[in-house]
Amino acid sequence: MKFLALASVLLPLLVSQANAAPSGHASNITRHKLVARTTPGSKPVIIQMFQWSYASVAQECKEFIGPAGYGFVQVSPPTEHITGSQWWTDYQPVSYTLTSKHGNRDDLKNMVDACHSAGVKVLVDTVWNHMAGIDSGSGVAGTQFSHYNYPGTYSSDNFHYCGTPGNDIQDWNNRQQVQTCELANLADLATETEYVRNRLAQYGNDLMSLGVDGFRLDAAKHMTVDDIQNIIGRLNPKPQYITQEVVSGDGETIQGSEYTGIGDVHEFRYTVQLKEAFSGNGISGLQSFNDPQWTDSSHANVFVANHDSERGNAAPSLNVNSPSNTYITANIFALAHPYGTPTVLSSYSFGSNDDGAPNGGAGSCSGSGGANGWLCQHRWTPIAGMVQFRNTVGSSGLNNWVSPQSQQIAFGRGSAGFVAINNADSEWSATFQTSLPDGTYCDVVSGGTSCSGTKFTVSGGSFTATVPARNAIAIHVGSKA
Ligand code: LM2
Ligand code: CA
Repeated sequence: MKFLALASVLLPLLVSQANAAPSGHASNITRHKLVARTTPGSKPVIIQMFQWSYASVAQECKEFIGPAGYGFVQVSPPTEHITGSQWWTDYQPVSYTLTSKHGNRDDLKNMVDACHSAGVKVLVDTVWNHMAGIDSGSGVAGTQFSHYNYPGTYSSDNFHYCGTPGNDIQDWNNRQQVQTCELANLADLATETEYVRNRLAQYGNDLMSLGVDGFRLDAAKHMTVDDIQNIIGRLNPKPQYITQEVVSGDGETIQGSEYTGIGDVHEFRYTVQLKEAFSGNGISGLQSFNDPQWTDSSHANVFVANHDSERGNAAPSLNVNSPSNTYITANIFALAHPYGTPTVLSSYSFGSNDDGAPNGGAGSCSGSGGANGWLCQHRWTPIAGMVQFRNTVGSSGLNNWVSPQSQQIAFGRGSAGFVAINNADSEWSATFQTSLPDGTYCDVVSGGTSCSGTKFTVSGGSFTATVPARNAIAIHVGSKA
């Protein structure tokens, strides 16, 4: 229930302060250059293979993810965790033995090798802030633990006891509480101490030794920038990419922009804004994202939904059940627009928020869709088509923006691509100005990467198209007929 309390604190912050006056403090942050980011433009799209077993990710890298042009897979946490059927047992580590419900050390290594062979880099979700939330139990690799004692890894002097009742975070505007008290009762590691920093770096280096390319840092907001930087500083080789979970609302004490010296930061305000825009507010305001409190484009990691938001946690978002095709049109937008580095979630159907993965965690897909309870968003025709669009347009700037009404937008990406998104309930017929070279192009929304959909002919810098209601069209120089 404490995590729910967290959500109930954050949701109002994110929503009600969306229009608050910017306080303009974000520019004075010292930026330390620790991590080389990926070059935007090569293959920037991350696919979050939520709860997929490592063996199934290995297979999918070869079969689809690599050929489709995704740059990265992000996989669920690899360490020993508490037992239980819920997906979130992953977020309660009990040792750094690389045995989890997703596979063992060999499975992880095989996945890294298989994905690399397919041209895909591997990001591992890692939990550095805390250990278990429950009082005691046994882990999936046999570790017997209690809340503040993990034999062979940590003992009671390696944790924070922040002094609030239950050591729980009570005041979400108090930086010290957020970073040293317990999030959802999860035993909070003393990340400012030598022993803990060294132990976490040892864990990070173990993953690096298997060839892992980077990390998602879970609960990054609950650790200080100094603590994370210190630990990253001990890694060799350095991760190529880091994305940090920092949930910030405008005006909140801890801002994602503080963490950009380490790497990228999840920008949940984008997630919220896409939901609001596509659910009724209108999409005409999505041309640029330059609120000074938001993470700047070159450090923002953005998504329509992640595993938390699709369950109503962390931030309100669209999800697979959102009406009027908005989950898809929003994903098309996120892959088309230059703001941030995009992550696409690939997840499964669930009845209850706690439901663990279907099929024992063995992910599977069929054609351009899911199988056995898995959704396989990464295979969906418009999403796979837009990954190719994103790779092709690279860092080309946004141009030729038009928005005849609040639910219709179209824009180019330099002379490399053009997209039109119609979130209205009736079709949109128009002649679009574009910088694309003359020629006939395949729409990657209806036809994906196979040119099986609609075609448009650009002549003299314009083309005529009918954008279906609640849908989109997208063409790029790599999709010429
Ligand atoms: C995250 N980022 O900061 C993850 O993205 C999010 O999925 C994690 O929560 C959270 N932080 C902690 O790592 C999930 C899940 C929670 C779950 C925790 C720990 O959303 O519901 O909390 O993992 O497994 C569960 C219970 C909660 C209980 C807690 C501790 O739902 O009621 O709190 O375990 O036993 C008393
Ligand atoms: Ca902490």
